[in-house]
Amino acid sequence: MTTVRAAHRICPLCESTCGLLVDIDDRRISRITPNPRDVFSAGHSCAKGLGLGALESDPDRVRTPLLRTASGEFRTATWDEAFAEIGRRLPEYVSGAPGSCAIYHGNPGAHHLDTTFYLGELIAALGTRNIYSPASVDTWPKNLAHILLYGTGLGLSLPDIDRTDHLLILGSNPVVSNGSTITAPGMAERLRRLRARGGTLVVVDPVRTDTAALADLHVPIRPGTDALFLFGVLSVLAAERAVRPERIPEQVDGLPEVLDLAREFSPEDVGPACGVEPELIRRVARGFAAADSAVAHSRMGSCMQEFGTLANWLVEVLTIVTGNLDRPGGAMFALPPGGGPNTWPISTARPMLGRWWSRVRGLPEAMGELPAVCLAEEILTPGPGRTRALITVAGNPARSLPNTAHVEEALRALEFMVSVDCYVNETTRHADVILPPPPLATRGHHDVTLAHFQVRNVARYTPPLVDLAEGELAEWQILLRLAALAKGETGRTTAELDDEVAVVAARRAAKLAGVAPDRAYASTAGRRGPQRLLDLRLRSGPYGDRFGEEPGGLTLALLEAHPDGIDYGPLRPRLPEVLRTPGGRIDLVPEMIVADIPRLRASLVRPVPELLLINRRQRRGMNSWLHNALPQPDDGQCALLMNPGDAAGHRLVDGDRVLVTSPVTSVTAELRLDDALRPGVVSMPHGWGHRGPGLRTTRSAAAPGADYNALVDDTAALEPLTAAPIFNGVPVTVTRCREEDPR
Ligand SMILES: Nc1nc2c(c(=O)[nH]1)N[C@H]1C(S)=C(S)[C@@H](COP(=O)(O)OP(=O)(O)OC[C@H]3O[C@@H](n4cnc5c(=O)[nH]c(N)nc54)[C@H](O)[C@@H]3O)O[C@H]1N2
Ligand SMILES: Nc1nc2c(c(=O)[nH]1)N[C@H]1C(S)=C(S)[C@@H](COP(=O)(O)OP(=O)(O)OC[C@H]3O[C@@H](n4cnc5c(=O)[nH]c(N)nc54)[C@H](O)[C@@H]3O)O[C@H]1N2
Ligand code: SF4
Ligand SMILES: [Mo]
Repeated sequence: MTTVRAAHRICPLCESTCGLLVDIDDRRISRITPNPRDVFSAGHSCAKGLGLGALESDPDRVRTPLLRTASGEFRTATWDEAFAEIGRRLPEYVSGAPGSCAIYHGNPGAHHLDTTFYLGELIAALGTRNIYSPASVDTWPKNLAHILLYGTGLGLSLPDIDRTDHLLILGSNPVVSNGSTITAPGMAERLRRLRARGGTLVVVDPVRTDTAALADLHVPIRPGTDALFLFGVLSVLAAERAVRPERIPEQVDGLPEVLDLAREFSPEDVGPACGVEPELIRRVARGFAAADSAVAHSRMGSCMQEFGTLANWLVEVLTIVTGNLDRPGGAMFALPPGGGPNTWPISTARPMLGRWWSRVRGLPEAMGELPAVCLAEEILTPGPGRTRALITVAGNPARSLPNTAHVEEALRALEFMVSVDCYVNETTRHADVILPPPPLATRGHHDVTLAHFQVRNVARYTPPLVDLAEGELAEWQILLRLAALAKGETGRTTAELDDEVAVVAARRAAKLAGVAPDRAYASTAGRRGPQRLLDLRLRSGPYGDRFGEEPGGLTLALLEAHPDGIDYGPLRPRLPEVLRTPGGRIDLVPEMIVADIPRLRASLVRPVPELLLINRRQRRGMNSWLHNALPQPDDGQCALLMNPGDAAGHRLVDGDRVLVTSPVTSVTAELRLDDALRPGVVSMPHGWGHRGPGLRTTRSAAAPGADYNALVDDTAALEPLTAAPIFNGVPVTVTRCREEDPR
């Protein structure tokens, strides 16, 4: 029996990265409490983090490899059997026409060290450009705006939430989601503190959310109109000469041009389309401009909508022209301990955009991936280069991508599919082989990627709490084995493969640190797997010891000696070195963006659909995958929410079973009335719809909920610059169900 008491563990579920203290009895998590001494989260946590034990001990979790048999059922298999099957079938697709084998890697992968460091090995071994992830249905409009303005899509600008005098949030509900592209444990508390110190919080959201309830001002905007609204705000700043050129960094070009663009979007011009009174737009503009420091922050609601890139560009423009870029209390850039695109001297010659194109629709690559809306058609459309095999790692595209019926039709049409995943869910039920990751307690943790979003420069690491048990493989070992099998290599051990990865990583780290590669490699010789790669990154990162050149600098050993983390202080100004644009300038009016403005202008004068569907997140949810393990409070939580006035107009009452119909299909849901929604807007959560044969998620299949993404279009209605689906602002009709409608 393994007993562990109050061991440190960073929660891997959401972007808040809370520090937890964990007890383990007989390898099972028996108790979790928040860590009050964590340098960043200081005692914050939520029901999900405290429920990690339930998540780990879920009886439905996959714990051994599963192989599909001739009769179509899964049977448990040994790792050797599972890898033998993959070795026999996968190489054909890897060596076939490019694109024959695709990969989809999902959200949890961004939170784990194993995937952060070893997924790239698998992708390289597959030699495919058909790489998909939820990034293209999540952040791309924001990434694109950042690529065009600052030169990197990952080193995003952050609201300096702990010091700002004025925060404008658009399309995010951090009190429930705990924040996104902002890593700030305890968002609700930070927002309360902002107000307590005399600051102002403004929330732009069609719904009076729990976040809006904390605000000084809530602007109940019509979905999809954030770009118009922000242009309206900018036009007020232009008209009232409220921009502050003296505070704008000298690298910024295009101030007069961007203000000129705004002039044709006065509050009177845009107000009716936004459903916002012109005076309210003026009030938002004046409040923002008058604050000593101010910053705007946007997320899902203003990304996954019709004008997502324009809206996210304008968020940055607003912060820049009011003189709030790269200043305390404004928009700043983190300095991630493990380094990354905004610390490395990367080439700026060619933006990571449109370097290749999808076969069927010709949609452009961005940041090394194709838009995920291409996945289904690349499988279903005949012709050379058709995708015939797929690997999924920590993803549930069958519920997370738009047009889920299309996605599942495609998964059924695959010749071979491997899933690295811990559930048999809507996606993995189509796999031929499922390979399960081991329990959380066997993994070390440091957030390499999310450190780019940290609102304070901190470094933390929590080590594995127990060793792998008999029959468990670390996820990085699984990924390395898959990579070797893809290349048809069977001879070498995982340890040998790992050494090869480390040699390359050491070379890169040595170059960054200005030391000899042998020295970097030798300095980390005592470690293996992700710990070794992390040590290389930390030591060659911005606080690193440069392999001994800077005694006292950051190393993994130093973090092990500081289990509550090390605080490197508040965000620091980083211009101009943070810029990765050609010439190191910030062009406020990128051509690609300006070219999209006529489309925005045209939207001013078109009829508004009667009802627009938007998404809402739920406190205990994490996209599609916690519903089985974590008790959900009540069965109405999947309900369609509607404003009582709209319900009366449609002769609907609370508790009705309704049919929600979009241009794609219909789903049924229970109706709940809620005056927090603005009229003309209805909402549902995504990730539900746990239906159909073959699921091994007993609890969620018993309360399946409505499948939001069945309703969302994956072809015609896309944001044109990023091919992002329009999750928010789906035109729908809502009618009472008849007896014959499916349940
Ligand atoms: N509890 C929970 N937490 C999560 C997740 C989860 O599923 N559940 N998922 C995690 C993930 S992967 C992510 S990316 C983050 C996302 O984190 P957030 O970006 O905070 O996402 P949401 O909570 O969906 O908030 C989006 C808000 O946008 C509003 N909205 C909808 N349409 C529009 C519009 O057109 N304009 C404006 N201005 N607002 C609009 C919605 O009403 C909603 O309040 O959350 C993470 N955290
Ligand atoms: N309508 C609508 N759709 C949306 C969104 C929305 O707001 N509205 N949000 C979008 C966003 S922001 C996101 S990020 C995507 C999420 O899209 P996905 O990442 O595709 O979906 P998840 O539901 O996060 O699925 C995670 C999968 O990882 C598995 N898993 C969990 N932990 C591990 C692990 O440690 N290792 C491995 N190998 N597997 C693991 C789970 O069992 C599950 O199958 O959904 C998107 N879809
Ligand atoms: S807020 Fe996020 S990181 Fe913190 S405990 Fe909850 S799920 Fe985990
Ligand atoms: Mo996400």
